[in-house]
Amino acid sequence: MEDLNTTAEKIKTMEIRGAGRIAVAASAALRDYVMTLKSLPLSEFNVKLEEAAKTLVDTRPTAVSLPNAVALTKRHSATNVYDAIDEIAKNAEKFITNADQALGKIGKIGAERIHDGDVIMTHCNSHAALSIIKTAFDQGKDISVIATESRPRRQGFITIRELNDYGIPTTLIVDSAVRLTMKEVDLVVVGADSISVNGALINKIGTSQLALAAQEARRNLIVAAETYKFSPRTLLGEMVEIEDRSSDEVIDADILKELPNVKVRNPAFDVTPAEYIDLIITEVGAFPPAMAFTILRDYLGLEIEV
Ligand code: RUB
Repeated sequence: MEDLNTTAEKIKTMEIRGAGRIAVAASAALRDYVMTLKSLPLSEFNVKLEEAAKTLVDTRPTAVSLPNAVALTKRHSATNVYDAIDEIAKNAEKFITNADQALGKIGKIGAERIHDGDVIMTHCNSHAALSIIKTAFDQGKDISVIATESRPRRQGFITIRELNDYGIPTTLIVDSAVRLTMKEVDLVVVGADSISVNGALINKIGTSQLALAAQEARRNLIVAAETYKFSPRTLLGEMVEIEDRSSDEVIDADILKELPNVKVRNPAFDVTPAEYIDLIITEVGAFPPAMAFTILRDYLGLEIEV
């Protein structure tokens, strides 16, 4: 399980990050791991498979892409280990190919919402959101981007580098400049870690502030999300868990030690209610958030046990 543990560690420490990348890495890690279990009897194989699935799923709690990718990859109906490995390898292949193609389709569908001259605000670093922005740019639209820093991990720096290298004019702002800057913005485009059955978006902390400011300024907010970012367990009434990360990401541990009356909270994600979202752009089309249930039922491809 060495390689699988390495992938799990990279997800935990955010060397691999972003809901889509996490999902693809987990699917590939599970595929590679089961290849090493050829000599086991099926019952033992299945136990090891479940253990490995749990190791991956336990790394980060919020992005539902992770348990969805693991569930779609690990399922098999084989009666011997060779067939099980074969099925799992095919599942992984399908998941990884679909995930890759989904980004292209989301880019194409979402770019329809971007017009020549638009200023787009984005938050954190989302491959799906950037796919929309880059596709619009590739179509020759004269666009520019306002990218938030996204404290505390500053994923905005990844975004501005990527946009810079693509040749897209970009302005970096600190997170607290979102409301002031919103009047210059035509459209907000963000990614998703999870979307719940009521159409609420769970994404990088601060996303809901962009949504509030966008609504106040009467600007639309669109979400770029592959269908595997929809959370089946919210159908069972479960809430999406918001990851709390270390205070070290926010303040130096030595400084904090000198402040016995101070504690630090570092939630990594927040919830944007459906009424702040204009459209969710998936690889199977653009939907209003109220249609989240339909996407879970018709497109995700996971059976939900009540
Ligand atoms: C990343 C983040 C991204 C979503 C979507 O958070 O909130 O907006 O994961 O990204 P973190 P993508 O950096 O904590 O993983 O579109 O790439 O899946």
